[in-house]
Amino acid sequence: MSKPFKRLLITGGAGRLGKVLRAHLQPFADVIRLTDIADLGTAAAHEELVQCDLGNFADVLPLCEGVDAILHAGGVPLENTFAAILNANIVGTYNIYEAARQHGVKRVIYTSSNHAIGFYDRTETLDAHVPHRPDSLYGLSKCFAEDLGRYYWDKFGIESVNIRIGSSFEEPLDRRMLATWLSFDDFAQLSERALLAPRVAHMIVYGMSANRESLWDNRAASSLGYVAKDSADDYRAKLEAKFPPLDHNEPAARYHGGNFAGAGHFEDPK
Ligand code: 15L
Repeated sequence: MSKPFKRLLITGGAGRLGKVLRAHLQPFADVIRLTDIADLGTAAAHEELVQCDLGNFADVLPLCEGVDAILHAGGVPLENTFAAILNANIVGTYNIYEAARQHGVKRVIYTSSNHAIGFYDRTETLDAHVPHRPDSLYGLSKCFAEDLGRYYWDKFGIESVNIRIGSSFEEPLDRRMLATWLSFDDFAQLSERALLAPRVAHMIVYGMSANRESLWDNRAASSLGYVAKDSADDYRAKLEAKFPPLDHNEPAARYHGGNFAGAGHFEDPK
């Protein structure tokens, strides 16, 4: 049976979520092209591996040639120096969209983050339409990327699904993740839905599993046909035994972005 895509590009292919996509997307494309600044290991028969810095347009332009859609998971995954975030997340994401435009790529699925709205208080349930409220330079770079996607949709008709990921790990690691956890399988399913939905225009969805505690109204993801299968509640007893209850006066517990909101400026002396 023929596959829906000839070639998909995954950026950040050596990272935590890039590896999930690498393992999951093979049934959807004849060729998976993977890129990362880090080593990507050995290519499988259906893979093309390109090691490069997303901040360098001359390297990024050929990456997008012959590609049907891009899963953009590359970049700095945490708070860092402004220089590092500027190169990998801001310039890097611009380079991906601009290379996509020059090569006629029609859709980008982007791993955005809850840190784009991390300074909202946890007493507020947020939907996909709330104004940005970043909690870090990293979060600010996610806001930039979401807006860049909107610009490339409005001006050039390139579709985007921005997945504002909560906390995507093998299992939830602390009490905050009882609300923010996204299992790897649910992340893969949501990415697949975003890729295969007939029309997405420019969308923001939350990347969360079916957790009983929830900070986000995720109707936008449901409209793509996403139905989360996993829940952080399966780990609740373990986490509650290990960690004391969250104190809402602490920034780490008060804000959607947790510790990112509570942390000082990354470049200040520690
Ligand atoms: C993120 O955006 C990070 O990439 C991830 O490592 C976690 O820190 C996550 O947010 C989170 O908020 O738990």
